[in-house]
Amino acid sequence: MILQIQNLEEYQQVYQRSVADPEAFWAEMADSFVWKKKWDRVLDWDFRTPKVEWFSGGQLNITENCLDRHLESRGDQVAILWEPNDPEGETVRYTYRELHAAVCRAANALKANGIGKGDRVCFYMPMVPELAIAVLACARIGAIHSVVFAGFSATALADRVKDATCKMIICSDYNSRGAKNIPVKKVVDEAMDMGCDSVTRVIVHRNTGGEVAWNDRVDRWWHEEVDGQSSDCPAETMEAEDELFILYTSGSTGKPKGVVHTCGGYMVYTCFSFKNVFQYQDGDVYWCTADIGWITGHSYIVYGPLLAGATTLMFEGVPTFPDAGRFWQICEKHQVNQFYTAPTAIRALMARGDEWVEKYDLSSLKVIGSGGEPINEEAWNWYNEKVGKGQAPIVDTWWQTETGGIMITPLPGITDTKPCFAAYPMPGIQPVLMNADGQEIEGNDVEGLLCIKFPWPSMIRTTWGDHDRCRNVYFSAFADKYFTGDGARRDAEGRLRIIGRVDDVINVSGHRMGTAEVENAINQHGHVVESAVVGYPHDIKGQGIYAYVIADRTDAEPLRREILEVVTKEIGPIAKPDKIQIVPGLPKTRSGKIMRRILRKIASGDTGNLGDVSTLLNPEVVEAVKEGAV
Ligand code: 7RM
Repeated sequence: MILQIQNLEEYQQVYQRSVADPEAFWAEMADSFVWKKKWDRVLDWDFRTPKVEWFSGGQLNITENCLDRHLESRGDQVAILWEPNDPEGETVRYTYRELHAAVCRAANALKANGIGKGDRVCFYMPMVPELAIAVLACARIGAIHSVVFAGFSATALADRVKDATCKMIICSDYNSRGAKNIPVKKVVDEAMDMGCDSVTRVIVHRNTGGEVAWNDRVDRWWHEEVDGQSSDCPAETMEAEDELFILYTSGSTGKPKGVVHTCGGYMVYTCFSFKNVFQYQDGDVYWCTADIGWITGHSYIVYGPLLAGATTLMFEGVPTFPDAGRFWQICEKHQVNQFYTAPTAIRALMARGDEWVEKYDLSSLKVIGSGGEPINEEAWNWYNEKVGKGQAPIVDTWWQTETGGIMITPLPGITDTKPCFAAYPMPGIQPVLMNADGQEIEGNDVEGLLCIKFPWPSMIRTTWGDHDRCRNVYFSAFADKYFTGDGARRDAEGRLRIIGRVDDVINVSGHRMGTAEVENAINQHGHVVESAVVGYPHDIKGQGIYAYVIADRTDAEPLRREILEVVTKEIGPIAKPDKIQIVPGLPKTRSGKIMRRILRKIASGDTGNLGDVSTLLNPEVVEAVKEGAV
């Protein structure tokens, strides 16, 4: 089994070793997996290209390591524990043996439908076990999965399907979420009508059993394709650097980019980080509340836990259905030992009052995690006292879609914790703070731009179809460094605190959103002339979306409603602005650039000191924008 750090001294020692000789360290970590052929070289890299290759020459299949490897030692242990949206519904359990068989059947069905190594398969599905099964089935046969969060619109789905020229879409009929039954297949049908010509098959999993429209040429039922298949499917031989998956994420430009992760390094790092960050022990029940549509679900619901032979709980529903006690009811019911969620959920549940969490026995919890966005001190304290009872340490985990795994975090019971601090780098991770002139800021009690100066196994390899973009976005701001887009502080004792994005990316309820992306959507409205979107502090969501809109119509109310509709259609409900202000103009520099700094201040209600506006092209609009703030 992979190294599990036991105490502070060992962490310090392992960290030193991992930095002094990264290749030796990661070779040792990689040695605990099943390889069909051992690697020739541990690492080749050049951040200028960028080129990053881990374990090249090595051959493996990640599903052999997630499934086959465990059959003898833990075949009858529960691998996936699925809790339905309806609390009265039945819990579903897949043992490692059953999961292995289910993945093989699905893999054979994919093959029978023309999918092979290197083909892209898009997923648009709710949190049902079949999602995890089919994702693993792709990996089994070497197909590349591209999971799209089922809250995205048909337009957003079609964009992603087309960008990766996916051959297949796997979806559900409907999604039961809270009190709602949301049509899923219907959205796929709409996306298909938007020119997804590469798609030759749509596999539909019958979930709630509602009516769906059917296209005989492409549509097939999951059960008809999968149920009769053999439960034996040899695992395709993959090169360590073959693509495992694409996951789209938002950046500062309008178009989301397809972050590419590869088989070998991703396997080693997600397993290593899972075992250490959550200190998972045999027999524990681990629960991450994320959706598999995001990187957190990929790395810490599916791959990390299964690689480590864990029991991973998967929840279909939402934190507030049927009431605000649902998370804690599930923790009690399944005696959850490690619980991992997002600050947004913590804040939303905190706002509903302590009685919900006090109703349940949470004494099984050993580690509680937070991640995806900055956690404020009040939420950290509440989580610590009410959920962790001052006993279960909080791991505030900083990482990104691009990093593949958790990068900066306390290790529970091993390193200290401090509210709002992700604190310490994982072994093998070398964070640095940079100033705008490209110099490293050394010493403690300093603030700067967060970069990583050495490769780690699960880092981004490219952005799908556009390697230049990968270089420009991540590797050109600072020579020989990966730039995260985040600012960070190092305190007097050397702990890191992530402050947040320094680019035009906002974090709304833990969802990453490009302001340009939302602007593009708003601009699709025929009566919008121009728009500017900024984030502002929001009590529950962390950041809210504030849109300034210039329109050629004056009926503000209907216009607002229509803009919300357009954004929902272009991106999805998660991108709907919380506030829309119709403005006569936008403050611009003489070169025509929107002064976002001023707009951010007005949006956050901080209008006292807007700084010098006299050099603007149109200083007079500032007053008008200030007065009309919503
Ligand atoms: C895992 C995930 C990444 C961005 C990242 C940060 C922010 C994530 C934390 C955090 C403060 C944290 N991937 N972020 N974790 N900020 N503290 N513990 O969320 O690609 O969707 O987002 O999220 O700004 O750059 S992501």
